[in-house]
Amino acid sequence: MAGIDKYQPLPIYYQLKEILRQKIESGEWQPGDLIPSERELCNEHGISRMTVRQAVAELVNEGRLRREQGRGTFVAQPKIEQRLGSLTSFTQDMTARGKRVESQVLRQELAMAQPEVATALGLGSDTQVMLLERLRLVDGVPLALETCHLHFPGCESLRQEDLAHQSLYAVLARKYGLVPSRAHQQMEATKCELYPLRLLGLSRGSPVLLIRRTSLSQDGIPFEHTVSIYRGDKYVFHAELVHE
Ligand code: 16G
Repeated sequence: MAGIDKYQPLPIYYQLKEILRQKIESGEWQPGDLIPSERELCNEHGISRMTVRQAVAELVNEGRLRREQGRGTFVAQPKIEQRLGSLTSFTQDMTARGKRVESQVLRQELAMAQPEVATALGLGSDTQVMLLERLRLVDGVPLALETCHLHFPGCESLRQEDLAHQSLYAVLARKYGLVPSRAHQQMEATKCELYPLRLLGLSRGSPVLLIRRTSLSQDGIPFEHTVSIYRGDKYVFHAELVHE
């Protein structure tokens, strides 16, 4: 798109958004670059401040731009592209990309299985499961909030493990010989309450993805049901499809 054309049927804010998006995609603007101020964009394109604000706000929401209080708006780092179809752990995914993983453990205790968990794990509703709630940080930035429910013989001893600095899947394999061999996963866009948004450093109304995973052991027994909230501005999911 060359410039803004006021006679086009496309809304002006949308035309500006496409112009800015192209600057990012073409590499003219690099991750970390400070973009021109609202005033500069108004002058350059001969449009109102409100229109500029709308275009920039949408790109911030999509994770293309990042606002810093008092400093301006910057080009964001590209999103993490996550393949669908391979059964890996958070730590495995991130360390393969050369990133540092740590977790803030919010809950690590035995708890009654809620109905969704009991159904997923094939348990009676009065069964206790090991509940592990972790905020997952990558290079110090919170990316996901995971609430994991585990049920297998000896799962209560997970209370003693340091799961802030260790991979859960690595501990399960090493200590219990438990390796997820298959999983069902569901993903949906959702509105999120304030508590998870705050933990993830997001503002009200930010897009998030809700992911549910039920993992089965080598014997085909479900042992993990995890509900995760992933930041919509940081992730893009990728699947290879074959014709049927
Ligand atoms: C992934 C899994 C989660 C699992 C966790 C273990 C999804 C949506 N979820 O985040 O079910 O509990 O890995 O991570 O992929 P860890 O081994 O790094 O602790």
